[in-house]
Amino acid sequence: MSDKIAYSREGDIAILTVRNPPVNALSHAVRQGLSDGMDQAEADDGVRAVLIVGEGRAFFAGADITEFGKPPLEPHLPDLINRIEASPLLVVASMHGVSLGGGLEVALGCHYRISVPSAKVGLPEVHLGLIPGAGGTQRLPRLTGVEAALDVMTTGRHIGAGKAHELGIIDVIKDGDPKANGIAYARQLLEEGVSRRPVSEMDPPAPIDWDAAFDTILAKGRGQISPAWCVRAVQAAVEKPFAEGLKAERQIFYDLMQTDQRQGMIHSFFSERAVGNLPELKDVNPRGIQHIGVIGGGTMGAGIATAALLAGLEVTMLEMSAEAGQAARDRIERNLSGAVKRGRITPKQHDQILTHTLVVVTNYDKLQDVDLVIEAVFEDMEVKKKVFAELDRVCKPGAILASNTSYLNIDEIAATTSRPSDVLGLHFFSPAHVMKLLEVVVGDKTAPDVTATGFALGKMLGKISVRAGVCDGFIGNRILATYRTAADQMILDGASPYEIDNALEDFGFAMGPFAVADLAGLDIGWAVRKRKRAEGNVPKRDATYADTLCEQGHFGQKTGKGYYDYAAGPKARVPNPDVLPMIEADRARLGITPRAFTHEEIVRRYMAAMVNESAKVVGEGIARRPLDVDMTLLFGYGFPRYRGGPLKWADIVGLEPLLNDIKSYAAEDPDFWAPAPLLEQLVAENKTFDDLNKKG
Ligand code: 3H9
Repeated sequence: MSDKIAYSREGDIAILTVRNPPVNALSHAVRQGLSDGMDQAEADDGVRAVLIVGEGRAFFAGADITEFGKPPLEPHLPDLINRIEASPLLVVASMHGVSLGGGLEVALGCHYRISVPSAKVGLPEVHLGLIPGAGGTQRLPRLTGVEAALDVMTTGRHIGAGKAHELGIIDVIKDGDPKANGIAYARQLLEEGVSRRPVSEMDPPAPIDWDAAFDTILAKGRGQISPAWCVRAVQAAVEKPFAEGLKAERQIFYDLMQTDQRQGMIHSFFSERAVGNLPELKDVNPRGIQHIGVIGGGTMGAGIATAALLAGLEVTMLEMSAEAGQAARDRIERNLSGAVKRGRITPKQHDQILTHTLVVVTNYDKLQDVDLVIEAVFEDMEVKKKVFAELDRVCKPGAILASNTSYLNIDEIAATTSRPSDVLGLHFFSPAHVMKLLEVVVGDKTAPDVTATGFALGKMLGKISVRAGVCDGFIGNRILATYRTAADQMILDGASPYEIDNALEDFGFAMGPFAVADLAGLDIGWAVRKRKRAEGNVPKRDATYADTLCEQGHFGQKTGKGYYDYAAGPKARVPNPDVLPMIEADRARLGITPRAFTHEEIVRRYMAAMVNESAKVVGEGIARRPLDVDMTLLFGYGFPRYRGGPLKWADIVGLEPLLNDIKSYAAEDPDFWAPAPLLEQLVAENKTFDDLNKKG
């Protein structure tokens, strides 16, 4: 038998113990071992029941995702589960940790299920672009009814043992050792003389309006298709005999396995985990962090402070006056109240944090004890330099000095201190206590343990941290500036902001670029444009409509108007009727005859600009690997997860046609559309961006 399964006996009970760390994924060896174990138990004299139990962290985390895309090896999971369920012996699952996907499906194939109270179950296949493919869509609704089963499958969320018990998924919850509990439960069942209880033999549940459910779930998925297909599989469970239902599930599972969405989702799954693994930091110990300082209590600073407080860190917030300090405290208080409402902290913890863990000061000298300080003041190099001079004066030796700048040169800031090796960028995204992305910006002189501490802090705060090098805008904002420029050019040439937003929202972005600009505040881009103009950096076709909007006091959602009018609330946007005339005035002034753009052309140009700049960012070493860009866009810029990120998307659509597009656009504007050397090289060598990820 495979060494992944240990076979043992406890009287008339055979025990199959799964040993496949870290999370007992159902790899080929595990499936084979379980199959052999069932054979052995059935052939073993005197055995009347089988217990399946996991060792280590989990019962099973599901099918082995690393095997997807490779030729499947027998025994296939659905057949194995049918084989377990059909056993003449009584089969019991004892669950702990997680039982996810195929893991829960194995449990559903057992005749009885017991778990510890901390266990969690779920069918998260939709997060991989799939549906449950080993009987989950057929067995779960027989236990829970259609509605609950669809909720579990289409959200992919993990449910606690208590809820799973309520839903009829788990029969018994008992604290203690899963193996001992399982043996005791199997013995009790044998003594009670209960019979086998295959879920497949239970009656199917009542039907629902399948088409309506399919349409509603499809609309919610913003282009992602797998959740809606769960509905069709469950429909088969209700309408067809069990074996036919299983076949229908299998077909949908296989069809989804062939999709780009499955590729994108699985790329996202592994990249999310790989992004924080930097070979150069493998043996580097981060510095200890317990107490952080935050300079500036505006939206960003208050968000950073909130994230740190929620992670259990002490925070000293510095503001310039008692009034500004109070306003910062009020912002943090509001953020923390939101965390209470969402059940993240208790009201008692909320009060405790505000009275003991947060200190608001107006004097730099009070920062002498902090382990790390993050500056989140106005985006102006001179202001930042003054702040860093003060920090250099007061902070203890070894304290890390971080800037939350989103554009400015970290090396220049570091050079104004006596300790440039202790300086780095920690670029949070607003609201910082909600957004998952953190760019860890590594300067020329940043010490490795300072970088490692940036990543350690990101982990503490529950962020996805991406290493970025120094350049204007780092990874994310630099790429954003380029695809925004492509969008702005299309506007001058004839597209409207609303056509562009709609096209990109149809592509899967949470929001189009103009809706995003309204949310972030149009004053941010205005300040950047003014800075660039002052540096003599004037675009060839100098549009002014965005500046005109700002001059009239329209900064987007926060002032109620921007590209859209938000009079009916932030979610009920309607185009601001003043915007198109401003754009038309620009076109007239610049002598441009507008032309029509299809949604397809909008997406092609926008994505070509995004991929080209992303390739430059990787080629220049600003991002270490293509996956670092992909995760930046996914977690900071609303890129659809099911497309895997811009460079995974590029691999899927093909690099050569993309390069051809870029070259054809370069005929209009050779500077802006200059092809990235890395993209040209990959096309010439017939390689993909993903090939570069594999190099580590
Ligand atoms: C399925 O079951 C299909 C069936 O319906 C039908 C089949 C026919 N496979 O996340 P972590 C690795 S689809 C392979 O850092 P945590 C992971 O990459 C599957 N590897 O830990 C990482 O490796 P490394 C449905 C897996 O404690 C290491 O384990 N199941 C798998 O934060 C630790 O993971 C899912 O979608 C896997 N299934 O979270 C569950 N799972 O150390 C996906 C994990 O080299 N997994 N690894 O970076 C999870 O949600 C989380 O990993 C889990 C642990 C909650 C289990």
